[in-house]
Amino acid sequence: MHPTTIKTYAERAKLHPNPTARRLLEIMERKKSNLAVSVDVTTVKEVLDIVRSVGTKVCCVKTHCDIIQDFTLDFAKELVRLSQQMDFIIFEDRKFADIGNTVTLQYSAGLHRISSWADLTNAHPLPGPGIISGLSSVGQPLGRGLLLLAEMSSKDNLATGQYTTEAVQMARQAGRGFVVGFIAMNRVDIPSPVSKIQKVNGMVNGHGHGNASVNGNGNGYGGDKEMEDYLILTPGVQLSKGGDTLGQQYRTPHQVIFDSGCDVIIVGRGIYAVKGKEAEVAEEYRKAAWEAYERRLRC
Ligand code: 5BU
Repeated sequence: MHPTTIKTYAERAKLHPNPTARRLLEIMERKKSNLAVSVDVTTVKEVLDIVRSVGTKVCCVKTHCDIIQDFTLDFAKELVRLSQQMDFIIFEDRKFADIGNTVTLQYSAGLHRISSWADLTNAHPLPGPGIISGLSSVGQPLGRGLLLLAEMSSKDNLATGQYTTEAVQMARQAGRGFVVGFIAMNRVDIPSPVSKIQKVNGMVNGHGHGNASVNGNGNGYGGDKEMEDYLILTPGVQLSKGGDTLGQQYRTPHQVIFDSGCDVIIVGRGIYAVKGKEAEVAEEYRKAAWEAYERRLRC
């Protein structure tokens, strides 16, 4: 059993150093929801209609702001207002993938000014740690959070094996202030052998300091308070297994939360494509994912 999966979301919220991760975990507990809705529609009206109908069921609303044809910062302001009123966080699924200097600008400037309204965003680790440094220079002072794409849900994607392992290492090297977790299909943050040794002996590298850092920056495991805690958000979820015609692969809420130990399911078409019944269907997903979490805790 992974050490993180036996704790409640509330327990994890208390210890988390990042304000966005803390708020997300608190919302999850308060609303009994580990469901994120992905609102992949192309007008402001459609996005807001869906958010208004399912906002009370979800802990997180995920956007793709570059597909919204009439995007304005007023729309973003309204989304932020709804996030406060209906109690969810906003996750812009931007998947940054460039050098540090460019992503800094893509995150803070342009038409979308993502950092001004999105609590959470994500990035490919592909360009190396500079992408985290660039994004954190903008996001960390604002209390934002970043997820690294350690795995993907699409068929035959290249984010596997060593790439996934190195994504997790990159997050650990970056420290705990800004990188709050991963987009992944599994609990990819398996404790490293060094961390296990440290937990048993209370020392690293033979120096005998109980709270010493694994990576030299004070961000390794060092006693329970210092225990790392990554959020795993997982797309590719529907109520039954399957896929679409373009390589998307679906698993069920139970498979994702119970079998794989992930934290949050991300559901797009499973909710917003069921026109007129979005709230009812969202409730089904919320219930299924929450029951899977409660069962996992009882194991
Ligand atoms: P769907 O309609 O539930 O298939 O939408 C899934 C959403 O999650 C969609 O916005 C994708 O861009 C997003 N996604 C994904 O499906 N798979 C991934 O690996 C990543 C993001 Br990363």
